[in-house]
Amino acid sequence: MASARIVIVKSRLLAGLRAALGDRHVTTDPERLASVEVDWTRRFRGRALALVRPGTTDEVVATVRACADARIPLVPQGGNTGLVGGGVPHEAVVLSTARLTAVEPATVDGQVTVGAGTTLASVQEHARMAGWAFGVDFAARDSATIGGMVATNAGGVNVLRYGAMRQQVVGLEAVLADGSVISRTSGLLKDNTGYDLAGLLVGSEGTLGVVTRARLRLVPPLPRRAVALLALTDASAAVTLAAELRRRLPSLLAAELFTDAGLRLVLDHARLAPPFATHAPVYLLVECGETEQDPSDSLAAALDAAGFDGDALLEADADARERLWQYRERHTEAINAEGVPHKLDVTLPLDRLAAFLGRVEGVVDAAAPGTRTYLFGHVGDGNVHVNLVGPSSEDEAADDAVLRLVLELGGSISAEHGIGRAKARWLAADRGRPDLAAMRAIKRALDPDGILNPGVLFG
Ligand code: 2HG
Ligand code: ZN
Repeated sequence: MASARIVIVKSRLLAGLRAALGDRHVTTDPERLASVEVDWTRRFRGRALALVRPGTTDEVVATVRACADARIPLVPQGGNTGLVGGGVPHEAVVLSTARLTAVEPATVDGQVTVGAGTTLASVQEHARMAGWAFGVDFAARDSATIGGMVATNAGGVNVLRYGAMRQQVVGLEAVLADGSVISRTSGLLKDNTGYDLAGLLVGSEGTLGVVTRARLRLVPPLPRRAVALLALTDASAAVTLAAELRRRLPSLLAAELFTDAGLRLVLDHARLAPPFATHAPVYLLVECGETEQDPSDSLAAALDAAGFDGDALLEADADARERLWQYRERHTEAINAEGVPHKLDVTLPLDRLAAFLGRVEGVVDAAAPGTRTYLFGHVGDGNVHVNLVGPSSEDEAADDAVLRLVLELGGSISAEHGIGRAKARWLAADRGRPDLAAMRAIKRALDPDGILNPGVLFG
């Protein structure tokens, strides 16, 4: 009886969705569903009941209402580049933002309003064409979308200069679980009118509303660039040098770390030539940007003043800079080619980061001997991506050991990827009971039937 009722509910839901969005934009074809049922790492898999592609905010409203009426969960999905299983459906309808790509021209005060499905690369290009730049950048720029970046409060390589996604959002439009639309996209920089609803949605991982449009701040372009790749004897030296450069170089845009294990994987996978004649244990990649003047001299002078005297490559030419960035940016794909990774995206207070980097491999090895550990990330802001290859997708012994160490050292279990399903079990240990109770109360108030992305954040 129960299953017969479910079949009726689902077919009514599909009929309602087709009526609202048109047949072309509602699919249950298993081949089309396959790509939205698994995340980019292949670690998280689920099952979608349907894939819908609304083209307007009104169609998102209709989708949310239809799912709410049928009590069927809804999972928003952008570029499906998330790394914590936050966009993987479990017997849910997947709402793709692929058609929500309208862009309003940049305003004189340097803001742009874009649909949730606009890719990061496309926002960067719109900003460039308007004589501005966008303050967030990372390797998945061609696929990652603004809606997903807002929902996860994405970070990337320029956080030390411009902050994460939260700092770029001037206003949002979003559809709540009851189908109402909250919208504040007039772009006022000063606007103290009660609760910051946009702020609440940033980092909410699709659990409070479906982001449909975002008004983003742009930053002045810094076309003159210099990138240095530096070989270092250990992680502690890299952390110290990155901190020194932050203090000495107002033009610093990025300070990224990787180790020799990751570099060797990248060289192999991407068929790149090694940067130096001899390998070093740790590498630091830094980028500076200026409006008029080539920042190479000030970068070289800051390295001297900081006492750095190891192997270094310093490039100002665009192609050569790009070649240096490849050593860092191609880590994620090289690791994915090695196996299905466990990804632990963590932040440490800067004064504990070196201790963490010194201890983490030992902790992993004790918990899951034979695991290959790759450490890289945004050392300038304390964010390390601990990638583990070896343990099966379900075996979380090493993950737990790493997250325990993070909390022992006063860090956060999620820096920029979110909690998703991967770390839901750990949220209480990080945030504590009062925080979690407040978060649950907000969730209950805005989505009492648990329609939006259930299982994410709270488990
Ligand atoms: C990066 O910094 C991304 O490249 C991905 O945040 C990190 O693959 C990862 O673990
Ligand atoms: Zn990152």
